[in-house]
Amino acid sequence: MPGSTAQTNKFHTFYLQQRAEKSVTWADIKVNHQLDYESIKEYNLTIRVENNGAQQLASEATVYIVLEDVNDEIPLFTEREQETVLEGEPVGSKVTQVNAIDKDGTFPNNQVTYYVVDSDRNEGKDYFEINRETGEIFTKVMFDREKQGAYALEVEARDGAPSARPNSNGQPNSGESIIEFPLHGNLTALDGSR
Ligand SMILES: [Ca+2]
Ligand SMILES: [Ca+2]
Ligand SMILES: [Ca+2]
Repeated sequence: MPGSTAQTNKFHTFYLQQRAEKSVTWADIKVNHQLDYESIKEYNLTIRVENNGAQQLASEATVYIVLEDVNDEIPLFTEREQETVLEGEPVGSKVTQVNAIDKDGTFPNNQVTYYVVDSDRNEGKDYFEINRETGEIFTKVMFDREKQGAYALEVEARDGAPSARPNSNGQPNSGESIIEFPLHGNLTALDGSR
């Protein structure tokens, strides 16, 4: 019997399928569409049974259905302000902090770890490093604006469990982002040259 809310089957998320086995009639509870832990974590269904006899008899039971979270959400980077790096700053200076949000409902499905993408096309990988837990990004070199005016850094956020998404081959989910770092002249250096 559908209720008045999604949790009580208003949208016919669940349906009953009757199955006769010898002299017993079973009712299997089946799903009409995919369930999403991040939308609804539990349902309670009212099941009603009636007979077909001359004397109408009926009874009801409530079935609680509790979902288990699977790792189906990908960590997504939040938007950042424009970043700038000052030339001449010492190695190890913090330049920014990235943040990715994984909407999964439970740990470690929503645990996020940060990486600098280790590929040849990631031009910033030799110039910046990232704190895997906090997403803070630090310089690995002292920059000189006369050499190169800007750097692009590709970073990755990975979650903490094998993915439940199709074709994931047991790997965690991951999202990527490219951060542009234009180099700015150091103001104190400019003052000194006046
Ligand atoms: Ca989900
Ligand atoms: Ca996840
Ligand atoms: Ca999930």
